[in-house]
Amino acid sequence: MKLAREIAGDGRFVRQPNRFTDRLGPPEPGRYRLYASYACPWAQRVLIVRKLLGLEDLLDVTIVDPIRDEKGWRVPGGEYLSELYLATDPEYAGRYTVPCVWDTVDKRIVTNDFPQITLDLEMTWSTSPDLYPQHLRADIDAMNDRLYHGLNNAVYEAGFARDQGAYEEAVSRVFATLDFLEARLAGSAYLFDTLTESDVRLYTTLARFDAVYYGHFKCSIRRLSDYPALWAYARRLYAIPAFAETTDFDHIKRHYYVTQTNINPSQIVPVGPLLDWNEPDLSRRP
Ligand SMILES: N[C@@H](CCC(=O)N[C@@H](CS)C(=O)NCC(=O)O)C(=O)O
Repeated sequence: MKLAREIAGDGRFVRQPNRFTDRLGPPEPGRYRLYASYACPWAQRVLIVRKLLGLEDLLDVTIVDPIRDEKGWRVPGGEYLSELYLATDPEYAGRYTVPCVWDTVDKRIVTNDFPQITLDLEMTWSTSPDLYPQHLRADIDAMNDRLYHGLNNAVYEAGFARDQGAYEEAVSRVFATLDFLEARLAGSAYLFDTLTESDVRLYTTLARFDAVYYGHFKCSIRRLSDYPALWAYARRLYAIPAFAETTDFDHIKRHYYVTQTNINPSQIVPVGPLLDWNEPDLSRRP
């Protein structure tokens, strides 16, 4: 299994580097196609930003099948994502990951560099609403870094750890970060004064937390729904169509529990949790 290459000698999960890192040039209708999965937090970021920025007509999308088999992600029509990776680089030996952007003119993957894709859309494709405002960029970058190491990737480090100490270290980072975020969001609607890229990055992990990371990845000290401010914040974002319309709990649960047989060999998908994402947010009455 390719993931095994990303387990370090001491049992830690160390994510592979992103192989295709060209930057997205200016938009050209019909030229670029995003391959994404509703299950994947890194891909959902791009789906959210595409909708928030109104780029649906400029960036086509293919949603892959949520269940990945031994050949990787399958595209409707029977094609596999691997074909695009190998057409771009026949020597490519890593995992075939979403999100990635395919150039239909040059017939190559331009980028699978997920943290840069949304930033390129925000800086080059559309700046309204401005999810990456110039005066906040240094603070957003620092927040994004904290989110990635403390939460977005830390849940994977907990879930994929092959060593008790490595798991415990990752879990304590996850909950220290959630505690920090709970305090920060107790007094504000978003991470900064306005909705930004950082909120998108935080949301996609929160949306998966109770349904998958709590049980499947053993991040079970507390649930998202045990954090009043964070849970209200997550529902506040879910009330925005770009967030709700790209959140598919069925794809999310089936993907993780059925595909990651190293963690869940029975492939049983849990029935719960019962969570009402539409529960009104009464914490910030005008
Ligand atoms: N590009 C990054 C992050 C993107 C990523 O991990 N995507 C997952 C889905 S959440 C994926 O496509 N995995 C394919 C696989 O493991 O074969 C990576 O290489 O780790």
